[in-house]
Amino acid sequence: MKEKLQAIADQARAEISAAKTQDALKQVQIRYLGKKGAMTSVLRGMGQLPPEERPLVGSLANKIRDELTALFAERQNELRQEERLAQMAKERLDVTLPGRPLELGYLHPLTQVMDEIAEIFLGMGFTVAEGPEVETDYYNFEALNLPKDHPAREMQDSFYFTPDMLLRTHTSPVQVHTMEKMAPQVPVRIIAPGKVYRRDDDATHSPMFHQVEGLVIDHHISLADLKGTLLLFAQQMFGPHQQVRLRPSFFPFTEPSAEVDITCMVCNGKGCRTCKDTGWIEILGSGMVHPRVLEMSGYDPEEYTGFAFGMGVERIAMLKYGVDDLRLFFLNDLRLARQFR
Ligand code: 2U9
Repeated sequence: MKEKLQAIADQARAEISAAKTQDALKQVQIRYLGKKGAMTSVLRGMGQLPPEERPLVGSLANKIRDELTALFAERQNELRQEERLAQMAKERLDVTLPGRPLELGYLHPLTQVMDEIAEIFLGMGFTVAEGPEVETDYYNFEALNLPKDHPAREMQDSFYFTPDMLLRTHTSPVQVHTMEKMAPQVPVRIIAPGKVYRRDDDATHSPMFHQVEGLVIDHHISLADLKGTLLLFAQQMFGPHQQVRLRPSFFPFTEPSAEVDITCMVCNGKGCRTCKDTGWIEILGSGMVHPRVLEMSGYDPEEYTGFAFGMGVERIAMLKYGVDDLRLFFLNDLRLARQFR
């Protein structure tokens, strides 16, 4: 019986080292050490042995079982490692390749331009004021000297929720709210950046666009303060060689009113297609705050004066970056946005 066990052990050792796969090894293990395996069936014959021989055979069987168990584990590890290497060779995994870079987020070009505009005015002592995009007729029109049947309302045809509530057509209501809160304190020195809405839609007009407006109220504010402030803005936004030119205009909320031109950034003032050979480009509107507007929001026009201005962010961005269709900003096409990272 001892010989039988030794023979089984020899056979098992040979088959363990010959097994080529983990599956094949598992089969060998079942055949030798399993419930119906070779070892078990030999040991079933123990009953026929003389009692004094049984302990010896028993301990030999245990020794062999322990040895085989260890051999299986060892071979199992070898095969697992071999199979892993074979798999890696097949996949041609190059662990030295650099990782795929994660794309970092970035701000929309209009947000960047709006931030840049705000930054310039912050540097001049302005603070940023914000307000709701849904406004009442009073804050959007009435308080800005645009009474109900005023023809200038047509320039800003809007989106109405009710006869009294609409999407703001400019950020001016923000300045009105600020004046109401601050009056009669001075100085007022704020910019109001944000989204505005008008019933307009073509290559240079979008139903939603962005404005930055500004308002200054103090003692002795004059047109010279307005021109100096906007000159500084133009030079920081478009370059130190910039000049500004004011042209008479009309807005119901300012008197006098002026369109503001700056040196054409395409031809440097020499005259080209962009500036229609004038050398000047219009970038914003402005004026001295109308006395009635000051008065309605709590500032005595005999004591205080102020200036105001407004610009379209899309227009500034188009001029600064040479974009010829404003709708490009709203297509959500990353090929545009990526150029402004
Ligand atoms: C208050 C008083 C006065 C804001 C002003 C303009 C001139 C102006 C346009 C520029 C291009 C609008 O986006 S645009 O179409 N804006 O020309 N805006 S003065 O005047 C104010 C605002 C608030 C209380």
